[in-house]
Amino acid sequence: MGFAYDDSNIFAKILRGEIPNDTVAENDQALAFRDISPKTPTHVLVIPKGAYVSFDDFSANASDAEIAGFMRLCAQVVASEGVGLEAGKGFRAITNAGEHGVQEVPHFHLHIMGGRMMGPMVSLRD
Ligand code: DGP
Repeated sequence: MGFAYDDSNIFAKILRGEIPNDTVAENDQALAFRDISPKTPTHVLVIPKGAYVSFDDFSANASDAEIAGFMRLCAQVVASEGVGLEAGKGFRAITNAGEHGVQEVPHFHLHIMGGRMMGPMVSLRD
């Protein structure tokens, strides 16, 4: 069974231009925009333009071109936000998947977070 994608999710609406976003960068395969409630000074979400639910869906089912485009856009964002290891002090990239991952929006996205010291890698909820 494949991954069931619900195209009424908020990031699908952003991709269709139905709701606005604060775009950081874009290419043919992916879009990067600022998180609506940033947890760190840099908090950018990178999403594929294709309909993928989660990291496991995207990494298994996206084409090589989609994966390359997505990853190259991530690199561009890290550099332009000044958080990369060449010019900055580092960052954290997080993706949440499904119930245990506490994923809120069911369209694959990578959080690129930086601009301050991070805390523990995870905070567990019982
Ligand atoms: P996750 O738990 O990984 O699915 O995180 C979803 C993130 O999406 C969360 O940090 C808040 C952000 N978010 C939710 N709705 C919107 C929106 O309409 N616009 C933007 N820019 N971000 C949103």
